[in-house]
Amino acid sequence: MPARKQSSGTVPPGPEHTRTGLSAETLRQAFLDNLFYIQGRFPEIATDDDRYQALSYTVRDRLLHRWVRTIQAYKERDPRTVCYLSAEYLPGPHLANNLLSLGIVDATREALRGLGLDLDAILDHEEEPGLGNGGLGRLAACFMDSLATLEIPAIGYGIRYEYGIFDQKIQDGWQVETSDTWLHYGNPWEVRRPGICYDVRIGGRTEHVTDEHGRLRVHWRHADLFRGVAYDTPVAGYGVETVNLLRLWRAEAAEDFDFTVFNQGDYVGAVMRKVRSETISKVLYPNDEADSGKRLRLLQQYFFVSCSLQDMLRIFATTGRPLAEFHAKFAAQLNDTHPTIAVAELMRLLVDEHGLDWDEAWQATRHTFAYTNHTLLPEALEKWPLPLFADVLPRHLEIVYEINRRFLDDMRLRYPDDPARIARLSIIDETPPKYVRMAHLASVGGHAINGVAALHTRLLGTTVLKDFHDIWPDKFQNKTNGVTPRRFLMLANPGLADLLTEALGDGWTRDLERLRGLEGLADDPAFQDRWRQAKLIRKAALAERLRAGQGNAIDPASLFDIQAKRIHEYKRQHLNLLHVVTLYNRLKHAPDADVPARTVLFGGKAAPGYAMAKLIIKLINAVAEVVNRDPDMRDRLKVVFVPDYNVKVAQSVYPAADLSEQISTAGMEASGTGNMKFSLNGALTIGTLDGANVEIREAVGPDNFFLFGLDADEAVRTRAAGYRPYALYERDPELRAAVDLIAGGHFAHGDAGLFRPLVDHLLGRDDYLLLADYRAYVDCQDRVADAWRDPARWTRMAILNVARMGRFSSDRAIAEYCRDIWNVAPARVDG
Ligand code: T68
Repeated sequence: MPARKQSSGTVPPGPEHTRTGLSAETLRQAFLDNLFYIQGRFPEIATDDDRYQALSYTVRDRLLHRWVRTIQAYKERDPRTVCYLSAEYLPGPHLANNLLSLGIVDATREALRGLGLDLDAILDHEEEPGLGNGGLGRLAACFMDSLATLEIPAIGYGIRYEYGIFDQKIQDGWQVETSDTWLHYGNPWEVRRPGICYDVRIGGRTEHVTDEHGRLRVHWRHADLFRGVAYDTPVAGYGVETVNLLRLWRAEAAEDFDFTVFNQGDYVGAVMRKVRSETISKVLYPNDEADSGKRLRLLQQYFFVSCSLQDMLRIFATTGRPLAEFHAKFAAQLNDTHPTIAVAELMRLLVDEHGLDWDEAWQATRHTFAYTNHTLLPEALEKWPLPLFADVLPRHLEIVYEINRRFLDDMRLRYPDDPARIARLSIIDETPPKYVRMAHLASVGGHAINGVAALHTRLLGTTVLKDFHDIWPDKFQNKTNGVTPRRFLMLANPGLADLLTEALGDGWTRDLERLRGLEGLADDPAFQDRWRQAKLIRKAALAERLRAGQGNAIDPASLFDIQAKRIHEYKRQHLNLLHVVTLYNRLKHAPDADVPARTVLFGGKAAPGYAMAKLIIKLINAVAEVVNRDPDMRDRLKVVFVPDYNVKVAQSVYPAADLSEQISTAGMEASGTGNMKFSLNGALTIGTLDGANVEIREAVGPDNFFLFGLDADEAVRTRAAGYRPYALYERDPELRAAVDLIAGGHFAHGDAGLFRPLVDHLLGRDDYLLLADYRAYVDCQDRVADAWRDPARWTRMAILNVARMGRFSSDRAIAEYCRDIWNVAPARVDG
């Protein structure tokens, strides 16, 4: 091994010398040491958790070297740094990923084998941090992985929720939520930094005074004070030395404030206040609920943004540069509108606390921020009722008014005779009780606005943000989402990954476009055989998991048809069910029909307050109950609900899929990223022209994608033309039979009332156009079955899908953000 170059004498020696070496023997010794000195156990009396903790600390120790070197390199070189501001992160289990990044999976396996232990059993023990709801939080985690792997200086800022997304249990077919306990056994991956903490004030009132130099000053006489403490988690790049930082804030009581209460003799009151302070980072809000009006949610957003910006200012101060150059040091990305209060908070910090004049501060602010939109759904566009906003953030409201006044003055010059447009553009929605529109604040307060797939970006500019597109067309950009091939291929599907490496070398792991080399093998019978074997192994593994978990017996040879994502009407899990019921009807009427065996799997959580989504889960389980025990089905149709879908479960689901269901109403799914993960694992997609499906289909070729349904423009026209779902129901006998069976209580032990709300909605309004797309969907599913009957054809299509998915790596997405939005370059960390 070549001698390691060291940039400075303060860095601990390289791993080859020390107790943090990477050989199996050193790993084994370190594991035993940690088991003893951290967990206080001998191997003979260690529990699963002891072993998990000991191994995690062993791995963490090895990351610390790189982490410290990375920080030191950044300090020396002072590069422009990406700050990803996100209220959610869904990183998934850390241990396996870190073993992979460090390149010590095999050595660790060997080290443990020597002790009679199984690495996979230990990995399985990890409780993942569920600090997000779904795609948005997972995207943030993929981006952190790619930033580190591309050696980009970056910090991910967010909230250390004590309770993340709820755990889902299924009882009597219904979703039941239980509280997440990810911190119960402690978290070996985080480092608490009591010294990195900031005060966050809220409430009260402002005073405008003239100081001794005759300058107007604003004092914020706050009513309440909290403190945010940093918890740092290392994010290791794959195959590089870079280890970046995920810095999550935990809310605590500000001690000095408690002290005043304490001195008044109110000890219990002081402790109660401490408890109340901690509620800010106590729990993640589930999405899809009406958040507007939820004071705690606004507090969470402001809390993490204020801590993060104060932290950035502290780091900036160490560079010695003048504050007006803040934006030269940091590129801050607003992951949806949740962190958008940052625009007003940075203005407040620069103007009120650091004495910059408004124009200088505004220049720095606008050049710092950029905004990613993740949804067109009107109900998901955040707006805060003005009275609430004024109560929590009185100073910020003044700042928002000032930003808005200057912005609208400009707009009135531009559109002197168009007051309606001015009202539409305004950051304040004047409809009583009046609202602050966060997407408008983000659009005005940053230098770039991006959607997450080409179609989504186009629709953003022609619908919800059209007025902004009219004034600043150049501010709009598309950045199609991507996913990390490390977690979702190398970790999730080691058999396929090995096959790819054997065929192509290992360059694809960091340059996913190299998968294109597979095209030449798509028709090779021997390669196809090995491909099918690799798939079958993952299907058998999932079948075994489901058997052990819920006693479901499914056949790995059947077509695994999977829809796994949050449950939402626009994602149309119930359209999938209408197809299942149609297949059931067909088999009931012709029990000897020659149809290929299919296992239809669903996974996903419904927001606890979203009754229709919960009813869809109940319907899935109700249909499963009837179908799975009907002898007429003769194992040709099975329906399974996979409970508690999370990143860990997802890693066992994507590789096992033959068919990926991406069937949202066109124009509603911003991008989707599950669509990418399935296809990258060799599943074929049945899908609409929605979100990134459009680009996936272009990339893999229309022959290798099962397309059906209305496109986004047709969906709009269908609704505008007075859509009547009932007429479609009357006209299509198969559709009518499926709906009638559900409505009549066939899946509800005869209770015709249970699914009535769902059926009534479909026949009455059908906002998501299920009935309009039903026939096309069912016919397309018949084409899927035909293709499945021909294994050589199916396998060829699957290979071509994987070969052409290279552009959906999050490495490509991040490289585009770096080039077009952030203007940042890699800063290599030497080993
Ligand atoms: C998803 N959004 C999009 N939101 O639905 C999906 N919302 O199309 C896209 O691929 C993905 O973002 C990444 O761009 C979400 O996941 C949320 O989870 C969410 C959370 C809180 C409030 C609102």
